[in-house]
Amino acid sequence: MNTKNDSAAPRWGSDYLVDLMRHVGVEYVALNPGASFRGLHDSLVNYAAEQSPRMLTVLHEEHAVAIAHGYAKVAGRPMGAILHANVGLLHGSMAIFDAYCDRVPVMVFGATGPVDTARRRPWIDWLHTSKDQGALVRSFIKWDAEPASLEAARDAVLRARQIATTLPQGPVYVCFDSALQEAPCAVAPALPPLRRHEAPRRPGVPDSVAREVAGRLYAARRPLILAGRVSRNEEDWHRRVALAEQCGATVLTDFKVGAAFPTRHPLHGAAPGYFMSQEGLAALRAADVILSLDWVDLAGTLRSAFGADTMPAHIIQVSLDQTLHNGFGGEHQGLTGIDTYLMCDPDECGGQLLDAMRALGAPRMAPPATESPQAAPRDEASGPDGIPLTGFAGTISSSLRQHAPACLIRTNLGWPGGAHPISHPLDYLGYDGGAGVGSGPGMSVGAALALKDSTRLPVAVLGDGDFLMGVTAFWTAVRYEIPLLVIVANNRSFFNDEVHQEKVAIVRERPVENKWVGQRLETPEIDIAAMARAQGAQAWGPVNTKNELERALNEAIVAVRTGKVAVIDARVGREYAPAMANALTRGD
Ligand SMILES: Cc1ncc(C[n+]2csc(CCOP(=O)(O)OP(=O)(O)O)c2C)c(N)n1
Ligand SMILES: [Mg+2]
Repeated sequence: MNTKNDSAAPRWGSDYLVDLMRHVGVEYVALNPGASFRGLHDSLVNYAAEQSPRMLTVLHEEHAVAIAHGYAKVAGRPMGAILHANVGLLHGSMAIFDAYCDRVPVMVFGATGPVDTARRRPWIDWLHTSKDQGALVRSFIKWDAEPASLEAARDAVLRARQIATTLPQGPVYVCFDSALQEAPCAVAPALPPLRRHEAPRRPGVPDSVAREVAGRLYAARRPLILAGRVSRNEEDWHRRVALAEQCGATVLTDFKVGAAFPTRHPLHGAAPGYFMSQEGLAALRAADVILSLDWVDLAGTLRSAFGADTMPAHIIQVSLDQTLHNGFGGEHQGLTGIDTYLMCDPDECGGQLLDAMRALGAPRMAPPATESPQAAPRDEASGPDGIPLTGFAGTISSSLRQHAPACLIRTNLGWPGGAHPISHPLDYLGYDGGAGVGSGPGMSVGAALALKDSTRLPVAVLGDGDFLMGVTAFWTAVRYEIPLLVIVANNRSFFNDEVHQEKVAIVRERPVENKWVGQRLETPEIDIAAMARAQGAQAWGPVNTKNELERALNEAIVAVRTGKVAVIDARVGREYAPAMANALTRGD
């Protein structure tokens, strides 16, 4: 392996781009190779050598972006994904969409060209050069650029990182002309201190506004906090708990986003889900003041609780999200009336509200001496299709508690939201933002990469459909020795859509027993463990009972603790929690 001479100056344009990526703190770049960035690839291998940015080869561009997405969810800072020309960008685009909807920063680097048509090779350079390549993804990124010089590239990358990490965060795209990469670097433009190009401080509210809102919450009879998209920061977490205790607010959390509040705290009102449970809706109806901390789909949640009627509660929305809303997507969700709209960061504002409320008096709820007990999952025997989901989740949860701390990176769609207690911001990372099946494997590898040097056990519970769409992402984890435990909730079906077909059949009075056609993954059965082994992972299963699952978990966790990628194929029942099944098929 060549090693870079530290004093070496960049000789080629792409050497400079490597220096630039390192300068802005890009520790890793995930990529699938392509001639449009062969200059940059050479510089990563022979100029960056063992230094950052370190290269991770992926088997599909969607994984490159998903890995960067999962990484940023844990690390809180962006890594890079390098996508070949227009074709790689198209492959990566679903994962870019997911990161955008999830408000997670990713530095997507691309390539094209040569833009100068006189310099193109026949055929392929013409195919792989698009005018305005960024247009392919511009509807779901925060910013893009195609710089025409190294100086412009420097400014573009500095700006891209600043924009990606400014709240609300999101992906950005910088596309490098292959001619720029391959040209000699005559003069390397100076790299300015990064501290002068950081994202601005997270915005709060004026003190007078904080005092007014704090007064309303403190005086409320039944305040309620919807803890939505918040930070992974431990101090923010403790302040959020103190805020709820100060005003005695019931807190609801959301399974679509990362951990926001301890689920065993007496103020935690209902098990989280992808959709609000009946208990959660009842708590909302009882509230007189509702504080939304950037809750995903405030309108839909309030409508589920109150119908289309006027809401009796005073609604306070704390969110910066409006700055990203455009006409392309609906990730802003529905429109709702807001009584007090605080356009600021929910954690910064939460801290301000806490300080202002502390000046008003003692906490309305004394901090609990002990946590409230978690309802034990029902102990069920194995069902006809496999392990019932409550038993499946309960077995995984007790295993993770024995091997704590763990990070539940994500779960399958049928996972019962209350099955695993959450008590730290990194206990659970949430879903993918855009509900794109196939995102699970890549995002899990990225989260595990960011957890690699920590004591947390990275654990992903994935649907079989999700696993199968992205399985080759696990090769990258094996290749770069990224420990990870994956449990596949294998119901041998794209079951989500069986639920939909059942609904349609009922409405149309057609045979419900046909709902499985075109959804089941059974004839032939897919050997999930063999697919995992083919990526170099260790694999167990299929396991059909809770006892077999427990044994497999014990062995797999030992393997992960010694640096391995472990996959368990667990046969589970075809079922969804009632709140999920009902919400999915609404529309009559
Ligand atoms: C890219 C993409 N394709 C299709 C869908 C539609 N879809 C939503 S959930 C789902 C089934 C996923 O199967 P699996 O991961 O096994 O989960 P299960 O519903 O069986 O628990 C499908 C196909 C989607 N959301 N995204
Ligand atoms: Mg499935």
